[in-house]
Amino acid sequence: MTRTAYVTTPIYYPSGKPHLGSAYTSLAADVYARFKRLDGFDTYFLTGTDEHGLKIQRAAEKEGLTPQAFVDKMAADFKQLTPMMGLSNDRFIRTTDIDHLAAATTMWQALEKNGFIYKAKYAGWYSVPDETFYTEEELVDGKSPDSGHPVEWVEEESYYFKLSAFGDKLLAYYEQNPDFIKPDSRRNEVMSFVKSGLKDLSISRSTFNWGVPVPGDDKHIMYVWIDALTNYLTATGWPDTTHANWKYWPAVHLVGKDILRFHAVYWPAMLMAADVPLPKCVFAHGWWTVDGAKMSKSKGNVIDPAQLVTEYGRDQVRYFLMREVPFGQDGDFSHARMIDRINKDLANDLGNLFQRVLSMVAKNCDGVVPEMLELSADDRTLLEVAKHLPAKVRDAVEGLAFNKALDAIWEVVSAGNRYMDSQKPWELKKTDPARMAHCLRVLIESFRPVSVVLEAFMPESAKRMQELVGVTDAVLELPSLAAGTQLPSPSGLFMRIQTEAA
Ligand code: ME8
Repeated sequence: MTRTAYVTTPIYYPSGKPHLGSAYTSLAADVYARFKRLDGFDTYFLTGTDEHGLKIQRAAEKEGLTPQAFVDKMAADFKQLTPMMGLSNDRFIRTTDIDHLAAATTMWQALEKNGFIYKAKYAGWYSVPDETFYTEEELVDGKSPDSGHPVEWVEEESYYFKLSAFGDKLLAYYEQNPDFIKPDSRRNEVMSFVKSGLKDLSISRSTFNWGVPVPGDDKHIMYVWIDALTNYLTATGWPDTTHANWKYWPAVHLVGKDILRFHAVYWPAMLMAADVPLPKCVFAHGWWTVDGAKMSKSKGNVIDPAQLVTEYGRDQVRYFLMREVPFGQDGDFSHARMIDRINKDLANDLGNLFQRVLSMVAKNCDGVVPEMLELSADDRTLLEVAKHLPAKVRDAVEGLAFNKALDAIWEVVSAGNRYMDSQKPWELKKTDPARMAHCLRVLIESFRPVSVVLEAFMPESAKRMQELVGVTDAVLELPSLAAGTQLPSPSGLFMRIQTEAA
């Protein structure tokens, strides 16, 4: 049976332009999806936009557009993330898509049928930018505890979801499935939140109308998060379990730390209430600051991913974002760090090594793969680290530790550089040409798995690397390369970025 994998990003509010944060989660999901495909999994990767709610309705009003015209215009920018970041998503879902409206309605009906929805009066605080209800005690200085945005008093008749019925069940689930919420520090936070007691959740609004109508009560629309979370099921064809995509469920959800509660508490409770199996895992990543400061429009320090890609190159940006900061921790963006990584890791360590070895093969071995002679201890050391690379990367990606996967790749690159320095093939050229050819062959062997696993991180550069070292079919278990195979003439892989200081 084919193994399946399903990975999702949050669906983004198209009230503004995509920023580094949106590009970041999408990129991480892409790396995961691409690696799973390399590893033989039938993989589905979902991203999209969250188009309902008061925040969108108000943003549309500001521009004098209907909400639908506004989201049609804005969603286009988020769709652009796919070519811009080189994403391999299988679908870009919009919560205004017809099949999604149907799935959200079905979700509501399932909760209602199972007795988890009731009507009452809601009175409390609401933050529109966060699309979140807060109690008086939760506010910090009278503002949203999550974002510091002002809150509004809301008093209206509302449908409620009996979230309070799920506290014990959720805690038991977290206990039995220690990998359900990652990283562990976040899991602890969620557990103490649930332990402190869950209140029922207001899940409809009646004072504006940009949302999915509540079935059977047109005066109400669904609370945007109920509608939004259901997108992950819409794409699987749910509730049609004979749908071709149903095999992908359950998903791995990648989310920012600010929206973990929705994904690790409300969403699994909804799924329990609707009798749907729970996601495989919810992983919360950290936030990027810029030169130590929070990114904000008012500070004018918002990083535009499109601009980064234009300035540094798509694969370079992908590499930096995945290498610089452990996924799950907060990180700081700076152009200086980016340039440093491109010049040191990519141009020097990786690109130069490939270039030096492959130009020696072109010049001294007629551009064909040399014979392998008897292995020395040094040869074996390099070949061993290279051999274990796919398994190491698999473990790291499975744990969503993308920086560790890259560390493992760079261990091979560093071992290759050390081997080059100790064997000095340019000297062997005069003293022992057969040994020189052998050393180049050992280096090529070490490059091959590197070129394959890097495909998940830097798809275009990895493809070029694969061509250079005769990988015709990128699989984790590479067949050995026949001596005498013609290799293409080498070309540079990564340009150095010139800085004023340099
Ligand atoms: O929350 N660094 O959408 P959204 C890293 N529609 N990540 C960041 C970031 C930063 N500086 N700023 C924002 C929503 N993010 C809902 C999701 S899912 C069913 C509905 C991340 O557009 C943030 O953590 O406000 C979140 O994961 C994502 O951007 C989308 O935020």
